[in-house]
Amino acid sequence: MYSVAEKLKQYLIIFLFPILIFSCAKPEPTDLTKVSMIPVPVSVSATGSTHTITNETVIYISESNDETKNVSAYLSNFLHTATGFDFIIEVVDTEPAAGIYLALIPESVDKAEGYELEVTEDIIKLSARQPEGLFRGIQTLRQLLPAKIEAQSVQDQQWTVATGKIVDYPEYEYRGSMLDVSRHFFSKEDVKRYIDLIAAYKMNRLHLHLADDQGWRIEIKSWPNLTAHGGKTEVGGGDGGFYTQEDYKEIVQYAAERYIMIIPEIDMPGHTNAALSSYPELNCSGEAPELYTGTEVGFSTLCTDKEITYQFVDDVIGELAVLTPGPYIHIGGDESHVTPMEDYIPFINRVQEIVLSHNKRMIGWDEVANAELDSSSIIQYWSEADNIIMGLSQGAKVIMSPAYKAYLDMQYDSATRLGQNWAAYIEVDEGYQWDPAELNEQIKRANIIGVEAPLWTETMETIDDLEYMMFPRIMGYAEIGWSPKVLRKWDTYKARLAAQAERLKLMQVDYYASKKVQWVTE
Ligand code: TNX
Repeated sequence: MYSVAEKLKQYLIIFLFPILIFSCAKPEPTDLTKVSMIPVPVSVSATGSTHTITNETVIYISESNDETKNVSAYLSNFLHTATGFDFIIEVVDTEPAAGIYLALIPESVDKAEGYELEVTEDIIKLSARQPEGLFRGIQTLRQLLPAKIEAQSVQDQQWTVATGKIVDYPEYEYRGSMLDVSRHFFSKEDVKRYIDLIAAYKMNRLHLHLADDQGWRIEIKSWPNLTAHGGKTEVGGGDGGFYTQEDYKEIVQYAAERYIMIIPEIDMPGHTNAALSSYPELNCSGEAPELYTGTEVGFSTLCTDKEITYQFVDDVIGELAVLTPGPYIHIGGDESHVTPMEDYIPFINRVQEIVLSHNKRMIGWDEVANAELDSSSIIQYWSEADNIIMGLSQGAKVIMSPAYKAYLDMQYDSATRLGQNWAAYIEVDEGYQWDPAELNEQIKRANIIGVEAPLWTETMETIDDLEYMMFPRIMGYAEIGWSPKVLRKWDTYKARLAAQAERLKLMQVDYYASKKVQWVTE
């Protein structure tokens, strides 16, 4: 005869043990709160189960218009590459019982770009008020899937997602990066890759630095020599290059499909050697300088008291405004060391009028706050807090790009082979651990529209060079812009970042493997 206790023991061994072993061996993550996401979402709750995307999964959309078609096609193309599945996209009137459902609904999160992602065993429901919310939510779904979803070829893998619910929206409206295509020229394809890389972390602005001493990179039909001559070289004497207006429209469109606004910058009155070399009449001397291929700054200026200069600015901004669906034109204004302040101020005032006359808002680097700013103008903090404070007193809003924290061309440490260090060395933790609203007590949260990480390219020639300086810091800047401050802690970020190693590798991102992070590699 067996005692009750012994019977129970036997029962445990026979029935429960295999269940335990089986569940321990189950590889997929089932706790949504444990999945590493960057930027960290506002709220995540788990229901402890798993959803699997299969070859049968249908992508449903709640209505059919250009934007839902674009977003669903983006998702289906993205998922297709690594899964090999051919997704059917179907429009439905009511919520389906299974599949992936992209729903534009007015009851969803009441915040621009906000979204709600609810995953059950049967359905992945992504809802938002606006299509950009759906697009941002798709970037989250990307990170919920196994890392192999980032592979460029079909993978043998169970495509599981942990169940639960995410409600998410951005802290700042402006979350971006700047790419300097003047010091070295980068092709249209490189710029598209840059757009894809920042889109993955929910950035929504790409500022293109289109003209500087070393090269003019955007075709201006009324002043053709700007590119014919001024686009011919770059730092180090390479071939340079430029975007035709058709190329540029293609970039703007590509970005728009990813809900990224392009902000064009023509730097002036300094940083203009390429223009001055292309048109002698823009120089006070009437003589054109040689093209410049070095890396000095602050030696060039448009002639601020010649009328032709304003004709030139009006023509350039006029053509650029037509190519720019967004509200902003960036006019630079930095480091005009050879423009006396008494000339600089009226110049910026007049250029601001020109920008406004083309129905755009002016953005300028912090020095423009010396001029009389329109209340619609925006100043970009890179160097002098005093300039920003001067601008705030005029009612301007600020984009935060403090060089010592947010410049992607600053070296990680003294061993970094690319970049500069005039503002700081910025290790991955230094780049992450700051708050835009706490850098200076006079620059408050309400004054700040967002954060931008600029990448100046004096020392960068290839897309791999760009990626090495961007990654992983760009992910941190994306999180500073998107995630609430209370959720931004280096210790937890570091672990989430470490978990991105395999994804970055599969995305073929040439990142800096900082020793501050214990990268999780297979
Ligand atoms: C300063 S930031 C500049 C750029 C340089 C950069 C290099 C700013 C508004 N001006 O012209 O490329 O430093 O780090």
